[in-house]
Amino acid sequence: MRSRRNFIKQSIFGAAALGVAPSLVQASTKRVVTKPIVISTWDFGVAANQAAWKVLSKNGKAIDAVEQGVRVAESDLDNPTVGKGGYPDRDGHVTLDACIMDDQGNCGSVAALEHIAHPISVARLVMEKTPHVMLVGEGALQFALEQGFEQENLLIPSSEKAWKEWLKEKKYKPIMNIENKSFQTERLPGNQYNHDTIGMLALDADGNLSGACTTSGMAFKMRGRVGDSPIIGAGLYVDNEVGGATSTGVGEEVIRTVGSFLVVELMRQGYSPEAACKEAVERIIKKKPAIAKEIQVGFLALNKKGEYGSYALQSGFTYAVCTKEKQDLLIKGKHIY
Ligand code: SD4
Repeated sequence: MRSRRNFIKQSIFGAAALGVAPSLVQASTKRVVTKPIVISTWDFGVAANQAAWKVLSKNGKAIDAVEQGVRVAESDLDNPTVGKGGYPDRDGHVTLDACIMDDQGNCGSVAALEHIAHPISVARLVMEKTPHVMLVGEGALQFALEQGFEQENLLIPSSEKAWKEWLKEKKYKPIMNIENKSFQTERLPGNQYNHDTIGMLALDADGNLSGACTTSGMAFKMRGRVGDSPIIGAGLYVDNEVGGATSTGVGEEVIRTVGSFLVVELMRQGYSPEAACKEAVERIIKKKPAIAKEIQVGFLALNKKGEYGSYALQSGFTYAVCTKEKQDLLIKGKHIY
């Protein structure tokens, strides 16, 4: 339940944005809620949102929408950063991370999962069929196989080729800012991107929120490295009273700031989704100013009213929005540098 203090704070924030006295806003603002709505990170979010929309437009649940939505990115073999076809770790193993969270505060997660093309669906079953939140590595694979998932080779020829190119120099310097033009000299062989997670947030027709996040993580990472994406509170967080948030970019910095939880808590205090994302990005800069200039981190948030926003460290971050009015909106995220 929202406290009176928070209600006043939210009204003041809204009033400031509109440039009118808070009391006037309180008296006259209509509570318009945009729903259903689904938003997700990066250009590939457009296609993923459309799959989620198929569920939402039939009055389906947000949790089903986000699972179906991100599965599209997981299946896309042209996407070297999510699911099958994702770049491997530096030893040649494709290891996937994913998590999901529903409107009841239930959540499930898998990390360093190999040989399974849809880690998000395994994460959902961890949530629904086990008393746990997170399964990793061998145990996660064992669980997936017990649940009937097919074991397959996730290293496709194009990703194997990119890895072999990388092996020639084996520079272990994770770069995660290559969508930014000034860093293009650091592009990987074949001009491929070395990161981009899909994080998705949905508000369904009943006004309930859910989120999902899935990735192959940092390309050519150390064996065993896990980023923010499968960590509840870091790569994803949903509170059905307030809103949800997800992140993309260098997971280590997101974990250090418990980024998505921070964004949701800021929204609880009355911040708009965009202002909350900006504050979380600024927290990263405050903690590690030198590192922050060199890397990419982006946050994306959706609140209970269907308002959304994002903020990133660097230019180049995009996100996709899908509502009844507009099915394939792609928005350039605001950024600090
Ligand atoms: C990670 N956050 O493993 C992920 C990677 C990513 O955009 O988002 N890339 O750190």
